[in-house]
Amino acid sequence: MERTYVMVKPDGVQRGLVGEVIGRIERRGLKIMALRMNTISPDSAKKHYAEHAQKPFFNSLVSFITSGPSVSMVVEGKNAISVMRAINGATNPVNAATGSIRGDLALDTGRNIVHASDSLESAKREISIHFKDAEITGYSRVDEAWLYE
Ligand code: IDP
Ligand code: MG
Repeated sequence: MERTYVMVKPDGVQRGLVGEVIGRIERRGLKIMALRMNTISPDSAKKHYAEHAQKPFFNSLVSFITSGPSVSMVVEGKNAISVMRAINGATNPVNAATGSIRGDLALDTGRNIVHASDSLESAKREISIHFKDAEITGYSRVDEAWLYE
């Protein structure tokens, strides 16, 4: 089982899409292991997006992501990292497949509703930025016997 870090960004919260995003994650069979709404600190935002520190959009990205409440999750399941990236769709919503969150619900790269870690290494790093170990639950879902062979 893999774990990944998922965020409903401030635009998703403001547009009332928290339930829509969580519903898609749950219906796919992925399991929510931790969940919190908060306004991310500038320090955490800069750490989270450290790989983009030299990009021209870095400052606006950090100010956007810290501009209001967002929803952070740890999501677990078989191939959770790649499955979650596919649920979100391509970074630029213009290129995101219909059926994905960005392909169905967004128009602009800078307002693309969701984040999900892009690798095992990123997932570990991002989960540790946003959650303490004690905040991450461990439980079985009753449908697991029917989700997995
Ligand atoms: P990802 O969210 O699909 O992993 P990344 O390339 O890691 O995409 O970029 C992180 C976030 O930065 C994107 O989700 C988007 O919100 C923002 N971003 C990426 N590229 C641009 C850009 O060219 N202009 C404005 N914002 C961008
Ligand atoms: Mg990324």
